[in-house]
Amino acid sequence: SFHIEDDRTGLSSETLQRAIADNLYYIQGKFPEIATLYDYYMAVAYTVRDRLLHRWINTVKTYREQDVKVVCYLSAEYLPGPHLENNLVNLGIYDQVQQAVESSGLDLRSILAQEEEPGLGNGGLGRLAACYMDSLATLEIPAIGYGIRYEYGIFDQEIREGWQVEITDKWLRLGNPWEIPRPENAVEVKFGGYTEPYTDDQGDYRVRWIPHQVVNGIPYDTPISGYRVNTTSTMRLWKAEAPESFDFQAFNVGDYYGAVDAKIISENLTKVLYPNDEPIQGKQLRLEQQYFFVSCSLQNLLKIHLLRGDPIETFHEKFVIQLNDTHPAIGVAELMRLLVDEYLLHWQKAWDITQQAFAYTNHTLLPEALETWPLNLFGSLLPRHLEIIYEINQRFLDQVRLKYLGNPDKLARLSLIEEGGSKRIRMAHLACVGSHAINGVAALHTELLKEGVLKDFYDLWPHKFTNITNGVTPRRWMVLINPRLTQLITREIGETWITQLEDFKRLESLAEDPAFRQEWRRVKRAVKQDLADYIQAHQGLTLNPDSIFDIQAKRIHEYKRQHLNVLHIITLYNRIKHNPRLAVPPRTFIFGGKAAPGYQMAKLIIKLITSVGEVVNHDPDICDLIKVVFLPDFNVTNSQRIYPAADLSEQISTAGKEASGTGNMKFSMNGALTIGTLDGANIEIREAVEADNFFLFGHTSEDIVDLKAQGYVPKTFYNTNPALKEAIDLIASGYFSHGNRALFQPLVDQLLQADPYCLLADYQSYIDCQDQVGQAFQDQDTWTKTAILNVARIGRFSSDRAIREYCREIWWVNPVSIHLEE
Ligand code: 26Y
Repeated sequence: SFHIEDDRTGLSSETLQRAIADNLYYIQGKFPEIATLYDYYMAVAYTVRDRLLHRWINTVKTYREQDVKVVCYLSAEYLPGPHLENNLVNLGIYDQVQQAVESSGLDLRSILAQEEEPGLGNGGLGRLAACYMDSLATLEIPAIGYGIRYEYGIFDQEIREGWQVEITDKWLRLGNPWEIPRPENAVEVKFGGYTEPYTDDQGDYRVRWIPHQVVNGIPYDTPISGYRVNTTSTMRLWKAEAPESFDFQAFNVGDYYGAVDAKIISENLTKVLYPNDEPIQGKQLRLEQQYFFVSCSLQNLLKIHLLRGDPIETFHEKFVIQLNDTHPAIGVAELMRLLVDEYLLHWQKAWDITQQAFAYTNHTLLPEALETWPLNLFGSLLPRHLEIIYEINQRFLDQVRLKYLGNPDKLARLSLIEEGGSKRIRMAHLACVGSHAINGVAALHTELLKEGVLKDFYDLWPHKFTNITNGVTPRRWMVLINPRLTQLITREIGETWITQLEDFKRLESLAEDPAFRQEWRRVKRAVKQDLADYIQAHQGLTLNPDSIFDIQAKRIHEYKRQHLNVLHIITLYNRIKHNPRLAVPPRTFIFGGKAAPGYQMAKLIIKLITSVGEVVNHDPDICDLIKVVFLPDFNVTNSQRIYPAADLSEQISTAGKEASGTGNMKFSMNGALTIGTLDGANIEIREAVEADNFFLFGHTSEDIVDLKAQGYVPKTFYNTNPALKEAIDLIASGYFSHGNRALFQPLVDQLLQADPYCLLADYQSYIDCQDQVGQAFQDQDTWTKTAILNVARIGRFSSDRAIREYCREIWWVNPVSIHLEE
């Protein structure tokens, strides 16, 4: 029968071509002769969004009409990466769109490259939220991701004279085709002021909060598609605006400039992402951001609940709220406030609902990285929440007191309030007390939480603790970024692995097939060539695609030990300088990562990497055997070129410091071998791929604790290890800094005097292990076999597995499939 496709839903390349031309004209207001490539990107993006919209609307409609339980992911950060290509993959229309675009004389890759990624996060935690949104949609789990629509995301990084320079990320400058603003759903958020008691009509004691300021939250919705399913979830990000009525009329009559000032203050709230991944001491704006988005989100949830016709008392049966670290932990007090003050529930009922609704994921072990807020600051910004937290704390400590009679230390340690010099609110404690489940993000991390920072809570409520090891989505981190390997694998084992990554197991036997290994090597070589071409084009550096691509890409942090990697580079350099005929397997060291703008040591580590590169890359004695590259602006887009090209993945954090890591999974999934410590998810990756297929080095987390207990003296290692001494001395001598001995002095001093991350203690083990890597790479056939086994056994690290575990163990939610209405 003859069928005409709708221009907004049709998937044939002819219809798509027509739809793109139509959107170019009617959305961008352009005709081909004057359209820029960016105009075409917008036209294609709107064309794809059109195809998502009926799926999205039907998803929302289904959840609204049916009695389904919804996962609400609260995260101050999201790093979804570019949307367009991901949506093409998920909808299964990559080829059709490519054909449509080519028929118009354009190239899809260059159109995709136009997209500005939403850099609404710092690193692992924000990217994890994005992987989880992808898996939730793909597994058809009803979900909403709530967050902040920062006007400026994580800064763009440039490298000038070897130093990091931060550039404002104006990601919204040219418009964002993926979001739909919904100003009609604005909510009000109160700040400051005071509270007063009153007696209600029933004669009950109540509290009223009279704020000093009100800010409006405007939701902006972005569709998150699932892979080859109709489910399309919502990522709802809140933007702060000044409410016209409040500032312009009620409070600032006649004070036009004052009113504009108030508007600026309100709109500053969601202006910029804090580019730190460790807490910045008591920054008020950061607390304002946290409370703002959490209050907007919880008000929104309660509204949805009541709109569905459900009584307030069943809220926790219809929603489960996951706290992505403590950043949204103020939600515990806010939900209590909403239920008690606004919906007039009794405290105990409200508390039952709250505890059953919330669950908390911890992402850090460093005690100094746990969020606390000075009580004064907290109380002046959120006076009602301070009272609520006191009440929660009092009831909690009353309960604890029964159990720990005559143990005031225990009570002080558990309290939501840190006493001493200046009092502070402990957000992790609030999250623990207010949640029914607490999880770490890798097995070791969860164990260390139970015996370390959260020990007292574990002793109290062991049943609340679970481990959910992180995972990453194979759609973006394999299908999208590595089409060559995807095709090779799919040709051999079919495509079920895309949603059931454990099916990679079927690759195991192929590791023994020489012809398959040869094809695998061809693919890896081609992918490395792609990265080499990119680096040639952007940095003018020529790389040898047959060298070991040895890559460390992640935030720059002392605990992640990029400088240990540098010590290895210098050690190799010294060896070649001493013995120019030495047979050293050629290596290309690639680094990527941003340093927090105020983290001087991290910025100095970047300068060290680039400075060592300057010397090593141009020293004729080295004969191009070693190259050092620092790839600027490590973000999702750039990371997508990096992961597929790695031979060796550097996961070398001090044991006990990296909660999980997720880059480790992305590298391994793309056929890199790992050199790593027994830290975070490395341990589980090693168990999965088996010890022989993993380059292990370094002290264990227990060793590190012992080492420090015995009084760790880094100088001892320096004095007794000539190669180590030579490497450090070379840095100190000014060799890499044009004779400037002062430049790297802080770094050298830190290593020799304190070395809190035990680089010197792990140095020799790392060097020995790297020597094994070098040897192993000479035998390409065995190396390839090992790489195939790594991929075959990495299935467990899919975010689909992680999300299934959250569903079963914490959320108690089930899939709901979405049917499209004709
Ligand atoms: C308090 C604020 C400044 C802050 C902002 C961001 C604090 C922390 C962060 C981000 C933390 C983060 O990214 N943590 C990482 O989470 C990953 C996902 O679980 C882990 O894999 C990784 O080990 C951990 O460092």
